[in-house]
Parts: sequence; structure tokens; C-alpha cells
Amino acid sequence: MSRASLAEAGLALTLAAVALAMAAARLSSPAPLHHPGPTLTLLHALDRDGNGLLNADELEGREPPGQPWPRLDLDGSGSLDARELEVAMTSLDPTWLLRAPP
Ligand SMILES: [Ca+2]
Repeated sequence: MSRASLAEAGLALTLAAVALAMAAARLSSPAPLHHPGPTLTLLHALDRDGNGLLNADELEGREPPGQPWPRLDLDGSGSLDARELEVAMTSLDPTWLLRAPP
């Protein structure tokens, strides 16, 4: 194998390693929020214990109409993270946010 061929093979292996590393990083980290400003503002406003997640008590009955708690908790973890809150904010009628708690 010529020196040029070895260099090309080395470059190809390096590019493949970079592509694999980028794919692994994409799979291991959650996608960024589409609307981080309003989502995180609302999350922090409702997150009374400051753990970065919303539980049912912190929502104080503000669940959107027809969307009981379990349907908002997309991963079934028992709390809403920023991603789940953003989905609730953007995929439903946003006027549910304006209602006073019961
Ligand atoms: Ca919380």
C-alpha cells in the first residue's frame, strides 16, 4: 500500500470516528428546547421546590382541559421536565396557562 493510500485510509478512519462520536453525542443528550425562554420561565415560576421538575402539586390543578397529569408526563417519570412542559405549552391551547388554580 502506498504512502498516499495509507494517508487516505487514515483520514477516512478519522472522519468515521468523528461521525460516530457526533452521532453518539446526539443520541446521549436531549434535543434542545425550541422555546427555552418562555418554557424555562414558566418552569421556574411553578417549580416551588426548585428541583427543575414539576410535580402534580406544583401544577395546582392547572392541567390543560382534557389533559390529565398522566398524559402530560410523557416518559411516565412522575414529574414534568422542561421538554414535557414545552410540549404541553406548544401543542395545546395555551389559554390553559391563564386559568387560576381551582
Ligand atoms: Ca419541582
